[in-house]
Amino acid sequence: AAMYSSAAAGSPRRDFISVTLGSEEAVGVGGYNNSKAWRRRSCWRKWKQLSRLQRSVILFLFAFLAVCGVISYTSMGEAWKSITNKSLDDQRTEQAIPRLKLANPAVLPAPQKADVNHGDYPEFSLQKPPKLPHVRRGPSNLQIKAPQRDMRLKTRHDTMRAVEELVEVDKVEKTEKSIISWRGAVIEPDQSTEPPSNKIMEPEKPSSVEAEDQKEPVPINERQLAVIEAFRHAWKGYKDFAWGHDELKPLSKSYSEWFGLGLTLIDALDTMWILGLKEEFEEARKWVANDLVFDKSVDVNLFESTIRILGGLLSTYHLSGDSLFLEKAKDIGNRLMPAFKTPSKIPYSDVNIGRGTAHPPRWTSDSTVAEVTSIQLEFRELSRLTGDEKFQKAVDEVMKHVHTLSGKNDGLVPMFINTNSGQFTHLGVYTLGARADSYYEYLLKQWIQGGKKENELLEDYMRAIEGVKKHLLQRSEPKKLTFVGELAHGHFSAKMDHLVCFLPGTLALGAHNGLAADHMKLAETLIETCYQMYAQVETGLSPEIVHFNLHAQKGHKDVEIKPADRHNLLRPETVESLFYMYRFTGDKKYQDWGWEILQNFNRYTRVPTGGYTSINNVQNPSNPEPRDKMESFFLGETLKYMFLLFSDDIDLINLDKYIFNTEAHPLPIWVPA
Ligand code: DMJ
Repeated sequence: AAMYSSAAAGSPRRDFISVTLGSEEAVGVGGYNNSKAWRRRSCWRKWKQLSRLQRSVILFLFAFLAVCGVISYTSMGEAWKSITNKSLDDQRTEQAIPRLKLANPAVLPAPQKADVNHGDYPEFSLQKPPKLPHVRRGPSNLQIKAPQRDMRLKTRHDTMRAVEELVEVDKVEKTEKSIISWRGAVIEPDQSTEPPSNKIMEPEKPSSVEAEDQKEPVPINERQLAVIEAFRHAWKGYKDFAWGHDELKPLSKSYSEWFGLGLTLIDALDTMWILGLKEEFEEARKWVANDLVFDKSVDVNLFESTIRILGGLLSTYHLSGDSLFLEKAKDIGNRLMPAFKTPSKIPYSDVNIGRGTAHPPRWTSDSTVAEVTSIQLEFRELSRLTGDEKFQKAVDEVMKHVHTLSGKNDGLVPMFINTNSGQFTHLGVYTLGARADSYYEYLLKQWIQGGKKENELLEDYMRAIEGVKKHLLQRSEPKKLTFVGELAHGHFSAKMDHLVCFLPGTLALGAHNGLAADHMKLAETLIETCYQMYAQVETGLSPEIVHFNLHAQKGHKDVEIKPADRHNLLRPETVESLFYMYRFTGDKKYQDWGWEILQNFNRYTRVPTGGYTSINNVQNPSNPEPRDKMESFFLGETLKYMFLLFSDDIDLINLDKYIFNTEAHPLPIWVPA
């Protein structure tokens, strides 16, 4: 509606004004003239024609409308604010109660979103990452840490600022296309990180990621909560008595050092992220930022520091998007490289990371086969992230060399390899347990990591599984459990390390990736055996090594335990395989078995003042003889696999997108399915 004194325009009567709602009147006599100057002049004239009373009434009306406008604007603002605050408060409460809904977003957010605390502000986290057709993942330089933001959201002021920052960042995301993200990995389209020997392609199907983003988060269940509780209890012990040291000694309330590099803390970083323990994660991150120093003269084992430290840092980098972890990974990766300076290029077992020197153990010039062939996932990923080919070249050469070696038995490898000659030593002994185990695991996993193109790896893996079937499988009595024994100079031994229980999970992973269906059948029978290694024992916990009965004897179970083998180190392998089996079959019995194991860990290995301990005697429930040590893999692997086993969310570390290293640190598959 427009208010014009149209009649007055041509009227001699100054006291009269008409208010009309049309435009025709405004056109006036003499045709349409809508120039600005004309309108201004005529308005002013009309205004002057009004009586003082009329002007006062109009002015009063204007003033009244203005006041109403201001009042209604303020009250709407208040209402809006209170809605916003309420939803923020709700989210804070949600965070304060159990961290039920945070775990899933914790794994999945893209870095920029994680950076701005999307776990707390789901409405922002639902935004899709921008799509770029050909992008490469690369080191990050624009990352802020999601968990840090959490800590800052203590006051309303901070909260509101964070929201503003969210909006800002969102804007930046929309305008600056230079950085995008994919499930925790930062992608810089302009930066090539392709290692020369292996064309690394970025995932071509971001649509699957988008679909995931739109899914409802799967709430955490009771069993997962029990894992979180167990982790917190273990962490409390570590924090109170061993902070920054390698391992907790929960009974003596002290610690032990192996490398002096905060092993437990680093091994546990990605577990905290996956469990949604943001405060704990943030505290640990600070330690990594301020106190983790690799520049010191200390001998470390190449394999152990690769799988636990390098692997842990790389996976934490991928999950959190925090470049601190990549920097640290580069640092330790470079410091481990002297190990490869050997006549054969088969690496030495030990490296002094401060001095840059490496050497074999004092008593031999041999290295362990599993050790030199289970560092590849990590070094290859480091090359891909840094663009520096040297890491990948060094470890690929080891694999190529081992591929050509004689001394295998239908794909089964001996346990030792000489760093001078490059040949296998101690020929004739074959096991899937200690010193050979993860050779087999990494054949398959490297093949998957690299996009299923490296045929030699697959050949070696398939041949080895045939070798297992031919030489190492037997059935026990009375339950006829299929188990994997050992072969020593043609003699079969019915001995099986708990370590071998990684195998059902690996077989299942292979079958899931298109390998022979009978691998899955074998996985199903072997995981049953591994479960029986727990179930047939008095504490319900497996010993380190079992011997299976090949002949039925009255009163004897399948599983026999020698006094020297009856310890339990809180190892993960069975739980790890249960996790794979549940993911691929959906059979709840695997969850139930894992649940039993967790309860038995709680019954026999939990130390009331904090932490869990390995035990010396799984056969004595009244005195399992605590050994006073919590291995770092209990937090790095065992509890992580428990948590994942109990989850019904297949996107909580999706196995088509991530490959776990042998210390349970997930690394991205370069060309995901
Ligand atoms: C871990 O360090 C790794 O899983 C390794 O492959 C075998 N040993 C321990 C866990 O048992």
